[in-house]
Amino acid sequence: MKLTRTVAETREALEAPRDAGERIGLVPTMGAFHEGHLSLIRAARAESERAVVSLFVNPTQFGTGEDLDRYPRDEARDAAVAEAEGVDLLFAPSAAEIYPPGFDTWIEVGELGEILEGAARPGHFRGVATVCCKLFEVIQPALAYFGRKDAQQVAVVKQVVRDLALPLEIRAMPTVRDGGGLALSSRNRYLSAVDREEALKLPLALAAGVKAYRDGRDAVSVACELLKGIDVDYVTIADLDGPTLAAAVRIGSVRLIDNLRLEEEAT
Ligand code: PAJ
Repeated sequence: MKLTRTVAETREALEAPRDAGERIGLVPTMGAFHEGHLSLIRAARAESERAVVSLFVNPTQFGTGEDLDRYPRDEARDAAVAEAEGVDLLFAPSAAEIYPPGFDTWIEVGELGEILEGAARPGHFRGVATVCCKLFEVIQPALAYFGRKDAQQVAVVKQVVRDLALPLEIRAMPTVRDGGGLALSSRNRYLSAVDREEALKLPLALAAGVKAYRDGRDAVSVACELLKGIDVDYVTIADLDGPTLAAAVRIGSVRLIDNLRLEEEAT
């Protein structure tokens, strides 16, 4: 596996495969790999000739007071995992490489970037959209893989690709969960044993909501009922790349998001 740090090195490393007509599959990440990330990497490996992973804790998508400083970082472990998964190239730039001095060009996402996570985290999707555009431009993938765990992010990225006519396809992959049903997230490590028990109510409430919806009942009120006693940020139905029951809750110091699509089997 090749490890690159700069835009120039990355472009150079990918020139020959691209010229040879190989399709590049990109998995953008912020590291701290878990099985959710690995499912995206495996999909990229299966579908594209070259699997590229980016590892960059993107400062512009964190608000002031959010967890940028304590975001888990372990590049050596992530690089070993990526290599074992057969990743061809890991792009792990510094913040100055992505945002050189004087950087001031932004991708602003409209209404979709302002609701739900965008309302709770102002500027979040501007940061996500900007870094994704830059990664797409540097790596020029034919396919880029995102997790439905972050359903609004998938919808935002698809909107950007559509609006700017970017020449790649976005693949949205199912949410990977642990044995209890909790969606894997690098932030789960901050949950105590007691917090984890509380957190398990989130997937249960969403599953009950989806079932209620399919029985012709109100998904949101059923889910809210099961989340009583928990600090709920939102529970709502939104069009996030398809009708979706989405929720955000706060347990201890951890903010958790999860969602289920209303019109498919629950994943
Ligand atoms: P990160 O949180 O590292 O997630 C990288 C990718 O893994 C995202 O597409 C996310 O949706 C996916 N993912 C996370 N948990 C998952 C799970 N349990 N099942 C399936 N997929 C999962 O999302 C980001 O980084 C950043 O916003 C990024 C897109 C890299 C831009 O900075």
